[in-house]
Amino acid sequence: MKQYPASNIHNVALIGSNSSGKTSLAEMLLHKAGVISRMGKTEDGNTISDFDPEEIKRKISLHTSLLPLEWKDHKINLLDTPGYVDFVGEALSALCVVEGVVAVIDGVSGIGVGLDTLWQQAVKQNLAKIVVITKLDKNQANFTARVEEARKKLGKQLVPIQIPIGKEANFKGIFNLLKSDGVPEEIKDDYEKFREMLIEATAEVDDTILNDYLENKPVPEEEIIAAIKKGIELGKIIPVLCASVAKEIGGEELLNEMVSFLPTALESPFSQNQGLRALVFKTTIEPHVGELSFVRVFSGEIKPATNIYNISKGKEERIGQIITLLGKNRIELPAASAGDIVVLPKLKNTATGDIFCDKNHEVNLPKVNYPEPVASLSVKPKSKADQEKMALGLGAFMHEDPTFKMHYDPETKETVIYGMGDIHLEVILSKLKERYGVEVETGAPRIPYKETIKGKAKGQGKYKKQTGGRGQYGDTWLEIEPLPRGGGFEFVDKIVGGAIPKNYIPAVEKGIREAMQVGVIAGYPVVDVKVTLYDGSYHEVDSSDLAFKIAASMGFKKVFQEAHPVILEPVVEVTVFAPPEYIGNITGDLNKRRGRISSIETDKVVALVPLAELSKYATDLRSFTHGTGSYTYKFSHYEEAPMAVQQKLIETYQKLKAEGGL
Ligand SMILES: Nc1nc2c(ncn2[C@@H]2O[C@H](COP(=O)(O)OP(=O)(O)OP(=O)(O)O)[C@@H](O)[C@H]2O)c(=O)[nH]1
Ligand SMILES: [Mg+2]
Repeated sequence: MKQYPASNIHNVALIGSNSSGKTSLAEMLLHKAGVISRMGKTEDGNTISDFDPEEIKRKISLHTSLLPLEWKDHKINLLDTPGYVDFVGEALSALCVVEGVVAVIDGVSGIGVGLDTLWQQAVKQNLAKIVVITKLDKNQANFTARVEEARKKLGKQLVPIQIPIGKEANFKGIFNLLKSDGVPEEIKDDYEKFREMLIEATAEVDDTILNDYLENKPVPEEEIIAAIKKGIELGKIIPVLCASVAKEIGGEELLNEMVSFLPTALESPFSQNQGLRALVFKTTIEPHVGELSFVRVFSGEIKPATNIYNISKGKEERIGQIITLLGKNRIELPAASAGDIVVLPKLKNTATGDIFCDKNHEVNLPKVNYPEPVASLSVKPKSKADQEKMALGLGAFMHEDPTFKMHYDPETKETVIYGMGDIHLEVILSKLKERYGVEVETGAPRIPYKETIKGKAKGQGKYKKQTGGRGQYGDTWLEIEPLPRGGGFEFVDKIVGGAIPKNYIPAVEKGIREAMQVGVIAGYPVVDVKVTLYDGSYHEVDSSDLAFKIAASMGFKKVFQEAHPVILEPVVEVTVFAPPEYIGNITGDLNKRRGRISSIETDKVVALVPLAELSKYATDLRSFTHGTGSYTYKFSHYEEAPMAVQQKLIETYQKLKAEGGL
């Protein structure tokens, strides 16, 4: 593939809800541009974009694919993003490296779930937008209804510049609204309605058109084109196009419109620099293939066999080959020029989000704010021997995917994985099996409860074994009392007159700390207690650190149980976002989850909710808000769990203990 100047490169993300037709549209564009001779289908698992085995299996896109094509001496780097909300991170990364988006709307089911977030992000980043209404060959497809819905939800700037000729199975072509003659009889009404809408919109950005329009004069096509271009730049016009992949209609027109209406890479606000500025927006690691870094060059150039500076890591990086990908197929490039998107294999010190630039440059490239992961699962390998391989695999996924996190909790001795939703985690575990051969058992993550006391108690802990040989002797008197929440642990030594020699005191404290770690009533760590050692006795020969440690541990467990022990549960602050019509349902549901509402706005609810009540919340929220709801949460505090919860935890633990399971 030849090298193009930034003035002839367009970087474009295809965005849209799940199953709206993005991957199919991309396939048609590749076909029209002569990149492929035959079109694949998502359901046949043979599209260029969805090449990953998991994508083929599930028949949905899971990753953003790079699909470069050449059209009329321009290069278009298409980024086909997944529409499923669990994989929104992939789409958000793509938005950072493009100048324009093509939003794809299903001609039958409409905008759907998922486009919303991405559309808002595109607006925030001032990206140029084109909308395509596709699947117009299908039963129930309705161009006019979809345009009305989209204008209502996405903005009045949306204006068709094409209309369909024929409906559903009889959809047979597209009429260009810029033309003023040769209008087929069957679409006369639509033509007049939408042509007027278009002229009105262009008149708003161009006074000559306004005057012509007011004076009822014909408006020349070139003037409309110029006005549309200006309108897109100002965010005042968003052209709407028609397509059907099944009938192969609309592909050439879309390629033409992308080239004439979407900005080139030269017009990117980040292109006006001297020297190198490039952003790593995606990383993939595959066994046998190695690491691939997807890089957008905003300015400057990268050449093979040179060094570039990774300012995020403060390290030089050696460049080997420079390639581009067509789905999974590699194409070698002579260099990575300004404006282009390329792939750099096998970098040593580079991760997603890193920036390459000259050492003394200031770094100000777009940055993605990935949403915090909300779904979680505890995992353990089916075979113990796989523990290390599991950690390796999950670590690699974490490197590839900024919305996936893994954490080993030493308190519960569990590996917990976090993601954007249940499907996200399911895909991760399926890849772990495919790529690393590790199968895991999953469970809800164990909630990090704590134990504490509400009362005071005192008593003796004595350990004595004095039969034959050297014996063991330790004797402690302890008093226990509660500390305020967050107080942790306090140990006070009040021994006077050498009832216990000084050198055994640390062993006493250690014995208590160890007992606190494993818990007393339900196996959870003990917090917020003060223990005073106020008396004891020792034996000249038989006393030892070990004996005092055991004695103190026994004493602690005894007095703890007498001091009104309780279980604390973690409470988190949850912020839920959703359209106003769902806010009532959300507060009702949070109440059922023992939540306390702190604030309600038209599209946002903040509440304090016990963490234990939030398992499966991602899925539940999505289902009762029809996918429009999202939430984040952060730790708030610990508080006493309800009696029923406490009793259940205690019973489970005591039963396990009695069965010798602990
Ligand atoms: N009849 C008809 N079916 C289409 C058309 N475009 C796409 N489809 C079908 O719609 C389904 C979804 O299409 P995709 O292209 O995979 O949708 P997508 O937007 O890439 O989906 P995700 O990547 O999962 O978000 C597939 O079964 C396609 O064959 C079309 O123009 N006409
Ligand atoms: Mg897709």
